Amino acid sequence: MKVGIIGLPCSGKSTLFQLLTGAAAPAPGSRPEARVGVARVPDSRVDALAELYHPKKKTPATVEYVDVPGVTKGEGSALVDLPALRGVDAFVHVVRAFESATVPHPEGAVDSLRDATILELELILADLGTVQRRRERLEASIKKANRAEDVAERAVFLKLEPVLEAGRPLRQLVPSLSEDERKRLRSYSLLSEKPIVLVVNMGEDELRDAAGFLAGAGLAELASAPGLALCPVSAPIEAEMARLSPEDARAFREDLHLDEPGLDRVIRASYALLGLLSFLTAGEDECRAWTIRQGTKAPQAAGVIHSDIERGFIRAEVVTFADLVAAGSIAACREKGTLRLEGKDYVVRDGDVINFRFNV
Ligand SMILES: Nc1nc2c(ncn2[C@@H]2O[C@H](COP(=O)(O)OP(=O)(O)OP(=O)(O)O)[C@@H](O)[C@H]2O)c(=O)[nH]1
Ligand SMILES: [Mg+2]
Repeated sequence: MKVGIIGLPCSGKSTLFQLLTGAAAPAPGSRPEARVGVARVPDSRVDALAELYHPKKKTPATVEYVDVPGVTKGEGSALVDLPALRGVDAFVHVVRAFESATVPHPEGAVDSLRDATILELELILADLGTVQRRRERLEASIKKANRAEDVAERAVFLKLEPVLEAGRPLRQLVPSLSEDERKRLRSYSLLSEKPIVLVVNMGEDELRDAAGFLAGAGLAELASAPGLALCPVSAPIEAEMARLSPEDARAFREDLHLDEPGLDRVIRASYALLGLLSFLTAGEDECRAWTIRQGTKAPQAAGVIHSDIERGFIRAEVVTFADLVAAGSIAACREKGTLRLEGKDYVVRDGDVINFRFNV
């Protein structure tokens, strides 16, 4: 999974990117440019499997994050065709809610609902430009050759335009499109079509009553629309916690009434929004979590590990994580009857521990 981090200037995007991926801050005064980094998906199940197997390697699932320069009001089209954003599955939109005398706000004052709305409109306007340009080209080509493929594509674009013109993101249209239309849509890098996690970067006071702040600022209502999720964090507090020992960090979090690290929440929110889940593989070489979409069948899940395993798929030996840990070993699961043999139509579930049988 790949997620682009976007937002107005100085909202805390790069700070969040560095915290998520462990990347170093760029040298002061260096030219702003896109950066790509990898975050590990926190998963205590991988640790529990490692206790059983003592593997040489323990590998969590990962999410790739892309940090891009801030979008200035009126300049949303800068995000179109940005090579680093090609192929992202979702956006994290960092909305500033923190006050600071030293960090200037591009709009003069902090107003997170206004900022969230400004950026959304930038995405919509950028898409409107893309869609109009593409449709004009299609019209010209239809006049010349009248190919059925172009006509079908124009039909989709004719559905997109009025939505964008009404100031609505394409995200809201997606649920009503057919599978074929969605596929066509996906081949263009349209911005307002992507799901968004609104990461609200707040100060310590706001974070103490995050739910109250989000409701009061109107962000909770904004984020109740389809394809949006909301996630409060405080970048400086996360940075401070990253420096503490795990015990001290836990005590700090309890003091702030936070049940898990803010960064874990950001990663989990992206997972949930995209309908992703993890299945696991366990052995003496490696215990590992793998990411798939909900509804993925066993052979395609195998394909995430290696295309040969998908191609030569015979069956999957499946046990739930809970059953494996309770029994202590695959052999014990086999005896108890909790190890299942599943075929090519099996839909993989979150927390399945799988051994694929294949032949190539
Ligand atoms: N007080 C306070 N300062 C913050 C917070 N988050 C980020 N900052 C500071 O704000 C400044 C800008 O942060 P960045 O993470 O570089 O912001 P950005 O969104 O990447 O900025 P651009 O890439 O220029 O658009 C830095 O000096 C940060 O230390 C926060 O939650 N509270
Ligand atoms: Mg930045």
